Formats: sequence, C-alpha cells, structure tokens
Amino acid sequence: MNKQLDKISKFLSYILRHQPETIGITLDSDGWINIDNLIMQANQHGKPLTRKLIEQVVKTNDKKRFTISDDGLKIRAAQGHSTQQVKISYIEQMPPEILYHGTATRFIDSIKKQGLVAGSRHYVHLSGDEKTAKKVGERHGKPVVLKVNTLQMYQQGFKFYLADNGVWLTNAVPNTFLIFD
Ligand code: HQG
Repeated sequence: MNKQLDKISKFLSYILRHQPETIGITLDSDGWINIDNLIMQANQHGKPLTRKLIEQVVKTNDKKRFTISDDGLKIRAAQGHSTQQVKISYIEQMPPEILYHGTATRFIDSIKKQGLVAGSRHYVHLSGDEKTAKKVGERHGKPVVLKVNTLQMYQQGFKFYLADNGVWLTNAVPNTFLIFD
C-alpha cells in the first residue's frame, strides 16, 4: 500500500473504530456510515477524502479492515472498535480447535494471572494462524504467540464471532484455556 493510502487507512480506522465524533459523524449500531456523508464531513475537517481513495484503500488494505455495503452506499470497519456508538451484531460461529493470540512478552505475567481481556476494544482478537498472530504481537513489542483452546471454550458455552475480515472475536479468555509454551 502506498503512503497516501496508508495515511487514509489510519484515518479511517481512527474515525470508524474509535472517534467518529471528531469529524461530527455518528455511526449506526452496526458501525455503518453513509460514504457521501463521511466524505463531506472529512473534507470539512481538512481531510482530502474522495470516493476513489476510499475504494482504493478498501481494495488494497492488507487486513481487509473496511467493508463497503453491497449497495455501495455505506462503509464500516470490520472489527477493532472501541467507540460506544457501535455494537455490531456479529453472527456466532463455531471456532476451530485452536486459535492464536499475538501479544508482547511484557504482557505475559499479567495475562497469566488475568487471562486475555478486551481492554479498550469490545473484544479479544484471535488469529487463525501463527504468522498473523506474530504480526499482531509485534505492534506491542517483542512478540509472543499464545495458543487458545477455543473449541474447548466453545463447548463450555463461550461465544465466538468471525468478523468480515477473518479476525476471530470473543469477550474474554480465562487463563485456563491458554497454552504458554
Ligand atoms: C494485551 C490489529 C495485560 C493483548 C490487530 C494486546 C488485531 C493484556 C493488548 C487488532 C491482557 C491490547 C487488535 C492482560 C490482553 N494483561 N495485557 N490480562 N489481556 N492483553 O491493540 O489484540 O492493525 O487492543 O495481548 O490485527 O493487539 O488495528 O489488541 O497485546 O486484529 O487493523 O493487551 O488490532 O488490527 O492491544 O490487536 P490491542 P490486539 P489493526
């Protein structure tokens, strides 16, 4: 992704996941915002956003962070929200036997005690493969990948959701389901 698109992707993440109010927009409870409205408000706040740029970001984004609605009118972030405006009704899914969580070594002591907690986001994020999890962990420091006994959790009544972009979500992971090796 080129630099300009990368900057716009970061801006869209900020607006569509965390702080829509900074450009005076309100997301609906499923996270959607009308694209024309988003462009208008962004422009009014000095951000040179266009439909073409948005489409390029959505298409080239390495993690498919954003989804455009089937009718082409709306956009939302697939996951990663912290804003209270949004409560996406994800469809529950049976997870695979194991999923991975990438984190940093400096968090391990606390995770051993508390398990995984969502923090400021709405969910704990889990990856389907170790390579992706390692990249997620690298954002926070020296990466470490934990295995999560997700099928066991599911069989005990924990709920799992699969976001539009393949990221798995769950409310929290008690430490008894974590494998530290
Ligand atoms: C850690 C990216 C101490 C947790 C990624 C993580 C993902 C604890 C950090 C998405 C803890 C939260 C989310 C505990 C969890 N004690 N630390 N009990 N429980 N943590 O950024 O999962 O690039 O909110 O391990 O790809 O890193 O933004 O979550 O290290 O999908 O599209 O607390 O963000 O996507 O950090 O990443 P984050 P995350 P984007």
